[in-house]
Amino acid sequence: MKSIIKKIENKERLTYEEGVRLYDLDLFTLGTLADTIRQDRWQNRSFFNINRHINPTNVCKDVCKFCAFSASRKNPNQYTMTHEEILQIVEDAQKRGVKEVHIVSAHNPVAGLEWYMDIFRKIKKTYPSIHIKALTAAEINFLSQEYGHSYEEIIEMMIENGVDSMPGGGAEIFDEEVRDFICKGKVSSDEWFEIHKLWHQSGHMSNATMLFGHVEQKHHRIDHMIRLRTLQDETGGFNTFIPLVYQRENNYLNVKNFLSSQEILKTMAISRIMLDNFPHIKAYWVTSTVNLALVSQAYGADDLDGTIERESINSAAGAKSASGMGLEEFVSLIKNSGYSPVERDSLYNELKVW
Ligand code: V47
Repeated sequence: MKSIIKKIENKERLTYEEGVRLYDLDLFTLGTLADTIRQDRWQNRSFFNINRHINPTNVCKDVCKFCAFSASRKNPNQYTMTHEEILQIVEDAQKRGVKEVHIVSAHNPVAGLEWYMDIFRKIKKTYPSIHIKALTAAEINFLSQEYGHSYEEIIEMMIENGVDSMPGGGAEIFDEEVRDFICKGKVSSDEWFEIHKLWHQSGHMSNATMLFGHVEQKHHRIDHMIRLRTLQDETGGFNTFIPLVYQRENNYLNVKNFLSSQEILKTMAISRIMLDNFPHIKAYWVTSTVNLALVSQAYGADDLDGTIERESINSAAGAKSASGMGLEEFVSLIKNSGYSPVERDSLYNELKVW
Protein backbone atom coordinates (compact mmCIF):
# COMPACT_ATOMS: atom_id res chain seq x y z
CA MET A 1 0.00 0.00 0.00
CA LYS A 2 2.89 2.33 0.76
CA SER A 3 4.04 2.21 -2.87
CA ILE A 4 0.55 3.19 -4.07
CA ILE A 5 0.48 6.16 -1.70
CA LYS A 6 3.95 7.17 -2.90
CA LYS A 7 2.78 7.02 -6.51
CA ILE A 8 -0.17 9.30 -5.73
CA GLU A 9 2.07 11.74 -3.89
CA ASN A 10 4.43 11.75 -6.88
CA LYS A 11 1.46 12.42 -9.22
CA GLU A 12 1.98 9.10 -11.01
CA ARG A 13 -0.96 7.38 -12.68
CA LEU A 14 -2.47 4.33 -10.96
CA THR A 15 -3.30 1.08 -12.71
CA TYR A 16 -6.65 -0.73 -12.51
CA GLU A 17 -5.30 -3.13 -9.85
CA GLU A 18 -3.97 -0.25 -7.77
CA GLY A 19 -7.28 1.58 -8.14
CA VAL A 20 -9.19 -1.40 -6.77
CA ARG A 21 -6.80 -1.57 -3.80
CA LEU A 22 -7.52 2.08 -2.94
CA TYR A 23 -10.78 0.96 -1.32
CA ASP A 24 -8.66 -0.81 1.35
CA LEU A 25 -7.22 2.50 2.48
CA ASP A 26 -8.92 4.23 5.39
CA LEU A 27 -11.16 7.16 4.61
CA PHE A 28 -8.93 9.73 6.25
CA THR A 29 -5.86 8.77 4.18
CA LEU A 30 -7.88 8.69 0.96
CA GLY A 31 -9.43 12.05 1.76
CA THR A 32 -6.06 13.61 2.47
CA LEU A 33 -4.63 12.32 -0.82
CA ALA A 34 -7.64 13.47 -2.86
CA ASP A 35 -7.77 16.83 -1.11
CA THR A 36 -4.13 17.51 -1.96
CA ILE A 37 -4.95 17.02 -5.65
CA ARG A 38 -8.03 19.24 -5.34
CA GLN A 39 -6.15 21.96 -3.49
CA ASP A 40 -3.31 21.87 -6.06
CA ARG A 41 -5.77 22.39 -8.86
CA TRP A 42 -8.47 24.59 -7.40
CA GLN A 43 -7.40 25.63 -3.91
CA ASN A 44 -10.44 26.49 -1.83
CA ARG A 45 -12.70 27.30 -4.75
CA SER A 46 -15.96 25.39 -5.14
CA PHE A 47 -17.70 25.81 -8.45
CA PHE A 48 -21.42 25.97 -9.13
CA ASN A 49 -23.72 27.39 -11.77
CA ILE A 50 -27.16 28.89 -11.84
CA ASN A 51 -29.00 26.33 -13.85
CA ARG A 52 -32.41 24.88 -14.54
CA HIS A 53 -33.06 21.22 -15.20
CA ILE A 54 -35.90 20.46 -17.62
CA ASN A 55 -37.13 16.91 -18.22
CA PRO A 56 -39.64 17.38 -21.07
CA THR A 57 -41.08 13.86 -21.27
CA ASN A 58 -41.12 10.68 -19.22
CA VAL A 59 -42.48 8.41 -21.97
CA CYS A 60 -39.76 5.85 -22.65
CA LYS A 61 -39.31 2.87 -24.92
CA ASP A 62 -36.53 1.50 -22.72
CA VAL A 63 -36.89 -0.13 -19.31
CA CYS A 64 -33.92 0.50 -17.05
CA LYS A 65 -34.35 -1.30 -13.76
CA PHE A 66 -32.97 1.59 -11.69
CA CYS A 67 -35.20 4.24 -13.26
CA ALA A 68 -38.22 5.65 -11.43
CA PHE A 69 -38.69 8.55 -13.82
CA SER A 70 -39.99 6.84 -16.95
CA ALA A 71 -43.71 6.16 -17.09
CA SER A 72 -44.36 2.55 -16.14
CA ARG A 73 -46.49 0.38 -13.88
CA LYS A 74 -44.79 2.07 -10.92
CA ASN A 75 -45.22 5.54 -12.38
CA PRO A 76 -48.41 5.68 -14.47
CA ASN A 77 -48.40 9.48 -14.90
CA GLN A 78 -47.16 9.95 -18.44
CA TYR A 79 -46.35 13.45 -19.64
CA THR A 80 -44.87 15.19 -22.66
CA MET A 81 -44.44 18.95 -22.49
CA THR A 82 -45.34 21.18 -25.41
CA HIS A 83 -42.67 23.49 -26.77
CA GLU A 84 -44.69 26.43 -25.48
CA GLU A 85 -44.51 25.01 -21.96
CA ILE A 86 -40.76 24.47 -22.25
CA LEU A 87 -40.20 27.99 -23.63
CA GLN A 88 -42.21 29.45 -20.78
CA ILE A 89 -40.01 27.59 -18.28
CA VAL A 90 -36.87 28.97 -19.96
CA GLU A 91 -38.35 32.47 -20.07
CA ASP A 92 -39.12 32.40 -16.34
CA ALA A 93 -35.77 30.84 -15.51
CA GLN A 94 -33.84 33.44 -17.46
CA LYS A 95 -35.59 36.21 -15.54
CA ARG A 96 -34.27 34.63 -12.35
CA GLY A 97 -30.70 34.68 -13.64
CA VAL A 98 -30.43 31.11 -14.92
CA LYS A 99 -27.58 30.76 -17.43
CA GLU A 100 -27.83 27.07 -18.37
CA VAL A 101 -30.73 24.78 -19.19
CA HIS A 102 -29.99 21.09 -18.72
CA ILE A 103 -32.52 19.25 -20.89
CA VAL A 104 -32.82 15.49 -20.59
CA SER A 105 -35.82 13.40 -21.58
CA ALA A 106 -36.87 9.78 -21.68
CA HIS A 107 -36.70 7.93 -25.02
CA ASN A 108 -40.11 8.89 -26.33
CA PRO A 109 -40.97 6.95 -29.50
CA VAL A 110 -44.04 9.04 -30.36
CA ALA A 111 -42.75 12.61 -29.91
CA GLY A 112 -40.78 12.69 -33.20
CA LEU A 113 -37.24 13.79 -34.03
CA GLU A 114 -38.43 17.34 -34.72
CA TRP A 115 -39.96 17.61 -31.26
CA TYR A 116 -36.53 16.84 -29.82
CA MET A 117 -34.56 19.16 -32.13
CA ASP A 118 -36.91 22.13 -32.71
CA ILE A 119 -37.04 23.08 -29.07
CA PHE A 120 -33.28 23.69 -29.00
CA ARG A 121 -33.54 26.01 -32.01
CA LYS A 122 -36.45 27.88 -30.45
CA ILE A 123 -34.62 28.33 -27.14
CA LYS A 124 -31.41 29.48 -28.85
CA LYS A 125 -33.27 31.90 -31.08
CA THR A 126 -35.20 33.51 -28.25
CA TYR A 127 -32.53 33.32 -25.51
CA PRO A 128 -29.18 33.27 -27.31
CA SER A 129 -27.14 33.75 -24.14
CA ILE A 130 -28.55 30.65 -22.43
CA HIS A 131 -26.23 27.64 -22.62
CA ILE A 132 -28.08 24.52 -23.75
CA LYS A 133 -26.73 21.32 -22.21
CA ALA A 134 -28.85 18.60 -23.71
CA LEU A 135 -29.23 15.04 -24.96
CA THR A 136 -27.35 12.25 -23.23
CA ALA A 137 -25.53 9.65 -25.30
CA ALA A 138 -28.46 7.33 -24.49
CA GLU A 139 -30.90 9.78 -26.10
CA ILE A 140 -28.62 10.27 -29.13
CA ASN A 141 -28.41 6.51 -29.57
CA PHE A 142 -32.21 6.25 -29.28
CA LEU A 143 -32.77 9.03 -31.86
CA SER A 144 -30.26 7.45 -34.20
CA GLN A 145 -31.93 4.04 -34.05
CA GLU A 146 -35.50 5.31 -34.09
CA TYR A 147 -35.11 7.71 -37.03
CA GLY A 148 -32.37 5.99 -39.06
CA HIS A 149 -29.69 8.68 -38.75
CA SER A 150 -26.03 8.11 -37.98
CA TYR A 151 -24.57 9.47 -34.75
CA GLU A 152 -22.68 12.03 -36.84
CA GLU A 153 -25.95 13.24 -38.37
CA ILE A 154 -27.70 13.56 -35.01
CA ILE A 155 -24.70 15.45 -33.62
CA GLU A 156 -24.73 17.77 -36.61
CA MET A 157 -28.43 18.46 -36.00
CA MET A 158 -27.74 19.18 -32.34
CA ILE A 159 -25.05 21.70 -33.22
CA GLU A 160 -27.14 23.32 -35.97
CA ASN A 161 -30.04 23.71 -33.58
CA GLY A 162 -28.01 25.28 -30.77
CA VAL A 163 -26.97 22.55 -28.33
CA ASP A 164 -23.78 23.76 -26.64
CA SER A 165 -22.67 20.81 -24.53
CA MET A 166 -23.68 17.27 -23.66
CA PRO A 167 -24.56 16.05 -20.17
CA GLY A 168 -22.95 12.92 -18.77
CA GLY A 169 -26.04 10.76 -18.31
CA GLY A 170 -26.64 7.26 -19.61
CA ALA A 171 -23.19 6.03 -18.56
CA GLU A 172 -24.50 3.99 -15.61
CA ILE A 173 -21.81 1.29 -15.24
CA PHE A 174 -19.78 0.35 -18.29
CA ASP A 175 -19.05 -3.26 -17.31
CA GLU A 176 -21.12 -5.17 -19.87
CA GLU A 177 -22.45 -7.82 -17.51
CA VAL A 178 -23.70 -5.34 -14.91
CA ARG A 179 -24.99 -3.08 -17.67
CA ASP A 180 -26.99 -5.93 -19.21
CA PHE A 181 -28.56 -6.62 -15.86
CA ILE A 182 -29.54 -3.03 -15.01
CA CYS A 183 -30.39 -1.52 -18.41
CA LYS A 184 -30.38 -4.09 -21.18
CA GLY A 185 -31.24 -2.66 -24.59
CA LYS A 186 -30.13 0.88 -23.86
CA VAL A 187 -27.01 2.45 -25.40
CA SER A 188 -24.06 0.04 -25.00
CA SER A 189 -20.83 1.13 -23.33
CA ASP A 190 -18.97 1.15 -26.65
CA GLU A 191 -21.72 3.23 -28.24
CA TRP A 192 -21.69 5.66 -25.29
CA PHE A 193 -17.97 6.19 -25.85
CA GLU A 194 -18.31 6.47 -29.61
CA ILE A 195 -20.92 9.21 -29.24
CA HIS A 196 -18.88 11.22 -26.73
CA LYS A 197 -15.79 10.84 -28.91
CA LEU A 198 -17.64 12.17 -31.95
CA TRP A 199 -19.04 15.04 -29.88
CA HIS A 200 -15.55 15.93 -28.65
CA GLN A 201 -14.17 15.69 -32.19
CA SER A 202 -16.81 18.22 -33.25
CA GLY A 203 -15.12 20.66 -30.87
CA HIS A 204 -17.57 20.42 -27.98
CA MET A 205 -17.35 19.43 -24.33
CA SER A 206 -19.32 16.89 -22.34
CA ASN A 207 -19.53 15.34 -18.87
CA ALA A 208 -19.47 11.76 -17.65
CA THR A 209 -21.49 10.12 -14.88
CA MET A 210 -21.29 6.83 -13.01
CA LEU A 211 -24.32 5.35 -11.28
CA PHE A 212 -23.07 3.46 -8.23
CA GLY A 213 -24.34 1.83 -5.07
CA HIS A 214 -26.65 -0.75 -6.64
CA VAL A 215 -25.50 -4.21 -7.83
CA GLU A 216 -22.05 -3.24 -9.06
CA GLN A 217 -18.88 -4.05 -7.15
CA LYS A 218 -15.95 -1.80 -6.36
CA HIS A 219 -13.84 -3.10 -9.24
CA HIS A 220 -16.60 -2.20 -11.70
CA ARG A 221 -16.32 1.42 -10.57
CA ILE A 222 -12.57 1.43 -11.18
CA ASP A 223 -13.06 -0.16 -14.60
CA HIS A 224 -15.61 2.58 -15.34
CA MET A 225 -13.13 5.31 -14.39
CA ILE A 226 -10.29 3.78 -16.39
CA ARG A 227 -12.40 3.57 -19.54
CA LEU A 228 -13.22 7.28 -19.14
CA ARG A 229 -9.61 8.16 -18.45
CA THR A 230 -8.61 6.42 -21.68
CA LEU A 231 -10.98 8.46 -23.86
CA GLN A 232 -10.05 11.64 -22.03
CA ASP A 233 -6.39 11.00 -22.90
CA GLU A 234 -7.41 10.88 -26.53
CA THR A 235 -9.86 13.80 -26.78
CA GLY A 236 -9.62 15.96 -23.64
CA GLY A 237 -13.33 16.63 -24.13
CA PHE A 238 -14.69 15.84 -20.65
CA ASN A 239 -15.16 18.67 -18.18
CA THR A 240 -16.33 16.84 -15.12
CA PHE A 241 -16.93 13.41 -13.64
CA ILE A 242 -20.11 12.95 -11.64
CA PRO A 243 -20.53 9.90 -9.39
CA LEU A 244 -24.32 9.51 -8.98
CA VAL A 245 -25.45 7.73 -5.84
CA TYR A 246 -28.20 5.22 -6.61
CA GLN A 247 -31.63 6.29 -5.26
CA ARG A 248 -33.70 3.41 -4.09
CA GLU A 249 -37.41 4.26 -4.35
CA ASN A 250 -40.01 3.32 -7.00
CA ASN A 251 -37.82 1.21 -9.23
CA TYR A 252 -37.26 -2.42 -10.14
CA LEU A 253 -33.70 -3.05 -8.98
CA ASN A 254 -34.71 -4.27 -5.56
CA VAL A 255 -31.40 -3.45 -3.90
CA LYS A 256 -31.22 -4.41 -0.22
CA ASN A 257 -27.82 -3.04 0.85
CA PHE A 258 -27.23 0.64 0.52
CA LEU A 259 -23.99 2.55 0.52
CA SER A 260 -22.58 4.00 3.71
CA SER A 261 -21.52 7.64 3.69
CA GLN A 262 -17.96 6.34 4.07
CA GLU A 263 -18.19 4.41 0.84
CA ILE A 264 -19.66 7.40 -1.00
CA LEU A 265 -16.84 9.64 0.22
CA LYS A 266 -14.25 6.99 -0.60
CA THR A 267 -15.63 6.76 -4.14
CA MET A 268 -15.51 10.54 -4.49
CA ALA A 269 -11.87 10.58 -3.34
CA ILE A 270 -10.92 7.62 -5.53
CA SER A 271 -12.48 9.37 -8.55
CA ARG A 272 -10.28 12.39 -7.93
CA ILE A 273 -7.20 10.17 -7.64
CA MET A 274 -7.90 7.88 -10.62
CA LEU A 275 -9.18 10.53 -13.04
CA ASP A 276 -5.96 12.50 -13.18
CA ASN A 277 -6.89 13.99 -16.56
CA PHE A 278 -10.38 15.21 -15.58
CA PRO A 279 -10.38 18.86 -14.56
CA HIS A 280 -13.41 18.60 -12.25
CA ILE A 281 -15.15 16.16 -9.92
CA LYS A 282 -18.75 17.01 -9.20
CA ALA A 283 -20.52 16.17 -5.95
CA TYR A 284 -24.08 16.15 -7.25
CA TRP A 285 -25.99 17.17 -4.13
CA VAL A 286 -29.21 15.75 -5.57
CA THR A 287 -28.07 12.15 -5.16
CA SER A 288 -25.49 12.44 -2.38
CA THR A 289 -27.62 14.72 -0.14
CA VAL A 290 -26.56 18.31 0.37
CA ASN A 291 -24.65 17.57 3.56
CA LEU A 292 -22.53 14.85 2.03
CA ALA A 293 -21.89 17.00 -1.06
CA LEU A 294 -20.54 19.70 1.23
CA VAL A 295 -18.31 17.18 3.03
CA SER A 296 -17.19 15.85 -0.39
CA GLN A 297 -15.44 19.18 -0.95
CA ALA A 298 -12.76 17.87 1.41
CA TYR A 299 -12.64 14.52 -0.44
CA GLY A 300 -11.71 15.67 -3.92
CA ALA A 301 -14.87 17.32 -5.23
CA ASP A 302 -14.56 20.90 -6.47
CA ASP A 303 -17.96 21.33 -8.12
CA LEU A 304 -21.46 21.18 -6.64
CA ASP A 305 -23.55 21.42 -9.84
CA GLY A 306 -26.03 24.24 -9.29
CA THR A 307 -29.34 25.56 -8.12
CA ILE A 308 -31.21 23.20 -10.51
CA GLU A 309 -34.67 24.65 -9.69
CA ARG A 310 -36.51 21.49 -10.59
CA GLU A 311 -35.42 17.90 -11.10
CA SER A 312 -37.55 14.91 -11.95
CA ILE A 313 -35.29 11.93 -12.68
CA ASN A 314 -33.65 11.44 -9.30
CA SER A 315 -36.46 12.91 -7.24
CA ALA A 316 -38.78 10.24 -8.73
CA ALA A 317 -36.48 7.68 -7.08
CA GLY A 318 -36.43 9.39 -3.70
CA ALA A 319 -33.92 12.27 -3.95
CA LYS A 320 -34.96 15.50 -2.20
CA SER A 321 -34.38 17.60 -5.28
CA ALA A 322 -37.82 18.21 -6.77
CA SER A 323 -37.57 21.96 -6.25
CA GLY A 324 -33.84 22.70 -6.39
CA MET A 325 -32.11 25.12 -4.05
CA GLY A 326 -32.16 28.91 -3.67
CA LEU A 327 -29.03 30.77 -4.73
CA GLU A 328 -28.55 32.55 -1.39
CA GLU A 329 -28.84 29.29 0.51
CA PHE A 330 -26.48 27.50 -1.86
CA VAL A 331 -23.85 30.20 -1.56
CA SER A 332 -24.08 30.41 2.20
CA LEU A 333 -23.84 26.62 2.59
CA ILE A 334 -20.61 26.60 0.60
CA LYS A 335 -19.21 29.54 2.55
CA ASN A 336 -20.17 28.08 5.90
CA SER A 337 -18.46 24.83 5.01
CA GLY A 338 -15.17 26.71 4.60
CA TYR A 339 -14.98 27.04 0.81
CA SER A 340 -15.13 29.94 -1.60
CA PRO A 341 -18.26 29.74 -3.82
CA VAL A 342 -17.34 30.49 -7.44
CA GLU A 343 -20.17 30.89 -9.89
CA ARG A 344 -19.06 29.44 -13.22
CA ASP A 345 -20.56 29.18 -16.67
CA SER A 346 -21.22 25.79 -18.21
CA LEU A 347 -17.67 25.53 -19.55
CA TYR A 348 -16.11 26.43 -16.20
CA ASN A 349 -15.20 30.02 -16.96
CA GLU A 350 -15.31 31.83 -13.62
CA LEU A 351 -18.09 34.44 -13.54
CA LYS A 352 -18.22 35.63 -9.96
CA VAL A 353 -16.67 34.84 -6.61
CA TRP A 354 -19.56 35.10 -4.13
O1 V47 B 1 -28.30 8.73 -16.65
C1 V47 B 1 -31.61 7.36 -13.03
C2 V47 B 1 -29.39 8.56 -13.27
C3 V47 B 1 -28.94 10.16 -14.80
C4 V47 B 1 -31.50 6.89 -10.93
O2 V47 B 1 -23.80 16.16 -16.94
C5 V47 B 1 -30.39 7.66 -11.26
O3 V47 B 1 -23.71 17.78 -15.51
C6 V47 B 1 -29.66 7.59 -9.08
O4 V47 B 1 -26.90 12.35 -15.93
N1 V47 B 1 -30.70 6.81 -8.72
C7 V47 B 1 -29.39 11.49 -15.32
N2 V47 B 1 -29.46 8.02 -10.34
C8 V47 B 1 -28.76 12.61 -14.53
C9 V47 B 1 -27.44 13.01 -15.09
C10 V47 B 1 -26.76 14.25 -14.64
C11 V47 B 1 -27.13 14.83 -13.45
C12 V47 B 1 -26.49 16.00 -13.06
C13 V47 B 1 -25.54 16.60 -13.83
C14 V47 B 1 -25.18 16.01 -15.03
C15 V47 B 1 -24.18 16.68 -15.89
C16 V47 B 1 -25.79 14.83 -15.45
O5 V47 B 1 -29.65 9.90 -13.61
C17 V47 B 1 -29.21 8.94 -15.61
C18 V47 B 1 -29.05 7.85 -14.56
O6 V47 B 1 -27.73 7.42 -14.47
N3 V47 B 1 -30.48 7.92 -12.56
N4 V47 B 1 -32.26 6.72 -12.02
C19 V47 B 1 -31.63 6.45 -9.59
N5 V47 B 1 -32.64 5.63 -9.20
